[in-house]
Order: sequence, then C-alpha cells, then structure tokens
Amino acid sequence: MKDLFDHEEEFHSRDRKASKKSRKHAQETDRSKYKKSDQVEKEAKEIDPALRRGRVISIGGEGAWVDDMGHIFLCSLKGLLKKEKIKSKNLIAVGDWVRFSATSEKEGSIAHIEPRYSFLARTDVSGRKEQLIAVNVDQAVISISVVSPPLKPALVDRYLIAAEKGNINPLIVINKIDLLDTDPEEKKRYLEFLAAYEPLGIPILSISSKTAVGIDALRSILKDKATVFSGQSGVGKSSLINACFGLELKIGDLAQKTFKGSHTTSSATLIPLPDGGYCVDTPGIRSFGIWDLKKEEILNHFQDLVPFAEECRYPDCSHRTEPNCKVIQAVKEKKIASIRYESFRTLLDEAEGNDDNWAKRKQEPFS
Ligand SMILES: Nc1nc2c(ncn2[C@@H]2O[C@H](COP(=O)(O)OP(=O)(O)OP(=O)(O)O)[C@@H](O)[C@H]2O)c(=O)[nH]1
Ligand SMILES: [Mg+2]
Ligand SMILES: [Zn+2]
Repeated sequence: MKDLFDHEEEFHSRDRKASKKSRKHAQETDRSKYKKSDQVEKEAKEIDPALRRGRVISIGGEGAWVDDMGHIFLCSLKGLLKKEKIKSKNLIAVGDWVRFSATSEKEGSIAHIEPRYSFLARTDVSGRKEQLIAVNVDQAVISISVVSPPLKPALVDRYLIAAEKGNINPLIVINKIDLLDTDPEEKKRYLEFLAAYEPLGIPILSISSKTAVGIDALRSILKDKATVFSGQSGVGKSSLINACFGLELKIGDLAQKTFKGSHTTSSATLIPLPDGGYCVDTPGIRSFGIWDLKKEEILNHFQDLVPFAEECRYPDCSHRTEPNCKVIQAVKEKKIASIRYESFRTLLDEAEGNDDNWAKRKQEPFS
C-alpha cells in the first residue's frame, strides 16, 4: 500500500532533488534539535519584515497550505530552496510557523521556517529518514482502543518515546470503552494495561466518542493547547475530535478498513478549535519507527525497569537471557508488568535489527 504520507513526500521530494548536495550534510545534522539562540537571533535579523507570517495547516502534492489569520495561501517552498542547499533538509511540517510572500490572492512562496519548540517524528518508510508528523504542539493524545483495533502496548511506548524526544507532553486516551462491557476478556486486558501504565505517571483517560463518556474531560484538556492526535487507524481519532467540538471530520468504516487496509484521514491537518487552541488530526500509521533511537537509551524510557536493571550483577546485562538478571526475575515475580517488559524487548530487538517477536521467545527464562 502506498504510504499515507506519500503526497507530502512528493512535495518534499522536489525539494530534495534540488538540494542533493546538502543531503549528506542533512543526514549528519539533526535538523530537529532546537537551534542555538545566537543562530535564531541572526536569522531573525535576516528576515524581510515585509513577509507575511502564517501557520502550515496541511501539506499536499501541490504545496503547503498556510493560514495567515484566516486567509489561506497555497505556498511553494521556492524561496527556501536556496537556503536549504547550504543548510539542512529542514523540510516543512504541519504546525510550522513560516514567513512567506504572497504571489497572488491565494498563492505564496515560503521564505523562512521559524524555529520549532517541539516535534513528533517517526522514521519514514525507507527507514533512513526522519519524517515529521507535526511540529510546535504542546501535547500528544496517544489514542488507542482495546477491542477494535486491539491494544498494542508496544505502539503506545513508541509514541511515548517519540513524544519525549520531541518535547511533547503525552496523554493516553483509551477510546471505545463502550465495547468493554460485553467482553470480560477484553476488560481484563484493559485493566492489565491500566495497572501497568498508570504507575508511570502519564495521564490516562478512558473515553467513548460513541457514548460521550470522558468527552468533557478531553475537551478541557485540549483547550488553548496545540495537540496532535496519534494512533493506529480506526482507533477513533477523528471521531474524538468530532465528539469534542461538533465537527464533521470524515470517519471511517472499520469493516472496510480491515478489508482494504485503508485509512480514513488521509493527511495531517491542523484544526483551529472553537474554544481556543489547535489540534492536528493525523492518519493512522501502519508502523511507527522511532527516529534516532539508540539501543542504549531504550532502558531510560522504561523507568519501571530501571531500579531492577541497576541491581543486575553485570553492568552490561542486556536483561534478556542472562542468568540471574534482576529484571527477568522481577517480571517472573510480577514486580514488573509483563506487557511493559514485552514492549521493552520489542524495542530492543528492533534497535538491534532483530525482528524476532514475542511469540518466538517462549522458551526463554522468564516465561
Ligand atoms: N464502538 C465505538 N466505535 C467508535 C468509537 N469511536 C469511533 N468509533 C468507530 O471507529 C471507526 C473509526 O473511527 P475514525 O474516527 O475514522 O478512526 P481514525 O482513528 O480517525 O482512523 P484513521 O483516520 O484511518 O486514522 C468508526 O467506525 C467509528 O464510528 C467509540 O467510542 N465506540
Ligand atoms: Mg481519522
Ligand atoms: Zn539484567
């Protein structure tokens, strides 16, 4: 299936072709790290004061749609290309604040992208590039469901790590809790998830866009903030935004999604909220690889494992198959939730380029 961000890719690929030389440099430089303040000041001085200022609300094959106080311009990146040749592959993303010149009533050309204070990124389909999903957002609603689609704790952890790396506050929203009443097994999974993730101190909201349970609470969390909704296709991201604000974003038919593997929301879009603030509705992504995640940093993202890891006999214990590993022992003794450990292992294997999955590891010591 064509990746959902393909048309954004198409837009960006023109830029990439034009700045082939700068690519190597771009790969070596993490463009998303916050710029040094002297650099910011220097750039600010260089910006032509006659340029308009607006926010990127959507990106498509034709260009970027930029909102300047309610006036929407379809902008190209032309003006930016020259600069990009000597800088990095600083591509544009939904949420960017940009300076642009209007070339007509409805069109413009972007000359400058303002420094970002946060970003949600993933690894693109090629596995070699960073792909920005949204930038300049305060919080990420990590949307999940238990029954349909099924719960994937490892995916939650991917989003949690990506949010932390990008300076974004996470919030886990468990949607479709109306479906839990009829299925005791699913309810058990839900309670197991809560027991494992609540102690981490991340806010968790159980909600149903269908019955409106929890909708008032979500609406007040979104007020005056910029929020990105992330999560796999069909969890109900667009439904939640609609339920909060009476909007009419396109909602998908879950049965069709299963058969066609199709996604309903087709590109990330910044939506101004009636009560103040913004939210970014995103298309569900099939696989969410964390950009630039080193094996050594993974454990730090699992603070519930850290105290046990520190007790391990060997300082370089990988906490996988070593005898007397305190982490494995804690999993056996249920001091660490097995879904948390499973998620840790999945990420660790992935960072080592090992696609082995949990089901294949049944013979190992903790099971
Ligand atoms: N039972 C139940 N179904 C829901 C709930 N919220 C959403 N749905 C259904 O879930 C399906 C998918 O909803 P969407 O809002 O399109 O999901 P999405 O996450 O935006 O999906 P993509 O845009 O493809 O990423 C639709 O059939 C909704 O009616 C809920 O709280 N309970
Ligand atoms: Mg959607
Ligand atoms: Zn260990």
